[in-house]
Amino acid sequence: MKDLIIKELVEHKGTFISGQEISKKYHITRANVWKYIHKLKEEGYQIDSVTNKGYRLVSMPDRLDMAYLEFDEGWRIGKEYLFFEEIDSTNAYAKKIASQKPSGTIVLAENQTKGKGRLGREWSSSYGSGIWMSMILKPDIVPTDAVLLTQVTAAAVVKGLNEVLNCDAKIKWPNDILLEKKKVCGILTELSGEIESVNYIVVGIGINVNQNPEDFPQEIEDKATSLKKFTGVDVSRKAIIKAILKYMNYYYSQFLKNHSLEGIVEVCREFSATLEKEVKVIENGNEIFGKAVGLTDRGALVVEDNKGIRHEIISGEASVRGMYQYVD
Ligand code: BTX
Repeated sequence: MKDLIIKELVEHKGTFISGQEISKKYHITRANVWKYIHKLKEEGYQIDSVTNKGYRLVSMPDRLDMAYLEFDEGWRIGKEYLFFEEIDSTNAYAKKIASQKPSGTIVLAENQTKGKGRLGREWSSSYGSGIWMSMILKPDIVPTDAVLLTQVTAAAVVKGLNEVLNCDAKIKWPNDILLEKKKVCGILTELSGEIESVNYIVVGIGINVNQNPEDFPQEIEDKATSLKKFTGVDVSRKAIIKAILKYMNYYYSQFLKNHSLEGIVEVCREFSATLEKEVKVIENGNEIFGKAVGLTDRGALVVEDNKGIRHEIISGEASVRGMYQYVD
């Protein structure tokens, strides 16, 4: 019932809805409506109550359980929304349920006890301070195109962050988003498929939002940053999710229509932290030192090594001189 009342308040955002209307619609007494409103206020919802007018929602707490109420109805991604207070990993859970859920389902958690990075690495995901989110996608593409979705997502994340915070976030190829040269977000794309076809792809996005520098584990404190570190004040996670999903829905539709990164790779180039920089890339265990001279239309990084030989790297690890991790 509480959720239904929140929904009513959100639908009447900016205007009043009377207690009588709610009581009639949901067959509960007006006293009960009042009790629910009182409870919501205790949970951090700001609600105006005015005699003869009713209730008007002023603001909601930055909890993620009801974030979907602010999504656009037409969005493919975000149509179904699963929320957990705590989970091992939203990516692991999304993979478990992917075959029974429609494409576009989102899994979100306040806390991850076993957040995953790439290649078995850990992703630090403390309670309530970040966005730990996975998207289940079922595009009709060949498995080798799945890597392109990391670029689609990276483009959506930088555009979303820069729109809300005007913060000059950049993409460190292929799957990190940096703010002031430190890692604020990581993207993990996982695939289940046959040789020719994709069953599903799970794209996980981890964003540090309201951590203070001392909240990060010691091993990452010099390379991780948060949106709050940049703004100096708490940032609304809901606003960030909404902006990223707006761009994600747009770019994903483009990607399905064109079966390519047309209109997206340009964003990856414009906001690249890697291009024109000295880099060290590890591909299939081999280290390549050189300059990042381009990003192909398929999102591969072109590195010109010290002998002038060009390498096209489809997926791998890249570190950029002058940014964290590049210690050589
Ligand atoms: P990655 O392998 O590129 O980055 C992992 C590395 O980043 C770690 O080894 C560590 O050095 C550093 N690191 C760990 N936690 C953080 C953090 N919070 N901020 C900055 N740096 C950190 C990147 O992998 C992909 C991460 C995806 C995370 C999302 S969260 C939702 C979804 N569920 C899940 O389990 N993973 C994804």
